[in-house]
Amino acid sequence: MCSLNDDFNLNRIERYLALVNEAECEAVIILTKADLVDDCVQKQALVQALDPQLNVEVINCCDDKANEQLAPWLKPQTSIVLLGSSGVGKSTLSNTLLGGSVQTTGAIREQESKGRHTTTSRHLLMLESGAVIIDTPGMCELQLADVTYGIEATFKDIETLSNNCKFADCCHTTEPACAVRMAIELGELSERRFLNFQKLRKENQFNTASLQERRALDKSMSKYYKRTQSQAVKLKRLDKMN
Ligand SMILES: Nc1nc2c(ncn2[C@@H]2O[C@H](COP(=O)(O)OP(=O)(O)OP(=O)(O)O)[C@@H](O)[C@H]2O)c(=O)[nH]1
Ligand SMILES: [Mg+2]
Ligand SMILES: [Zn+2]
Repeated sequence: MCSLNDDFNLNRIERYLALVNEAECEAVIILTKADLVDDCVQKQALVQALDPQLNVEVINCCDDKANEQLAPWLKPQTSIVLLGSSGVGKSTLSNTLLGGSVQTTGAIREQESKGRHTTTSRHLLMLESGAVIIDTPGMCELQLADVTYGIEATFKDIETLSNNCKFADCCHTTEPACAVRMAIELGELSERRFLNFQKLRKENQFNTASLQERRALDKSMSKYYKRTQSQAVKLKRLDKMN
């Protein structure tokens, strides 16, 4: 979920998409606070341009019409997780879908259009339709790790373009005959999207490496503990024998 006011951010939507695609869940981008802005159509088009196959809905979380708009996804035995920054309207939408005031909501800080982290734990809520929704606390920062597939899936257009670069290991910076830079020059690919792709890929590489290092460290630590424990047992046995 992303609000259409000053907090609207395509880079952030791509970041969440990488995570959702990695988990192989169906993504629905819900653009909220349609009642507060005049440029819903333009912003919806910007999001749809990220991927023509993407589900994009523009709603007012306080309006019952959201029930109808989101009905195609509120099927029985479906789990829906509401994700997004603080203040986008996750709890307000939960209440509208539930038809009552169950989740506490909080006013946003007007100047920055940001929320105040009203929800502090996850809540699993049953809808009449038989679907389950999970209201989550708004995230300050969503760092990516272990989402290589999710990034590829989110940026398939760039992956496809790079197949046409002259060099197989093209970094799309200064190499000649780079299909990605060519697409940017022709206006077929936005510079913003390309820069965000590079940023997320680097962040993922960095965080994934450190995660692997941590796992390796965990492994060697547990081996060390096991060794020390069995040595202690042996020492005890020797003590008893003496
Ligand atoms: N006008 C309007 N206000 C909305 C809409 N969605 C949410 N709000 C208001 O925005 C504020 C924040 O909404 P919440 O539902 O608490 O936001 P949240 O995403 O749950 O925030 P956290 O729990 O902090 O993560 C509340 O004052 C809501 O009434 C909307 O579509 N239109
Ligand atoms: Mg909330
Ligand atoms: Zn290239």
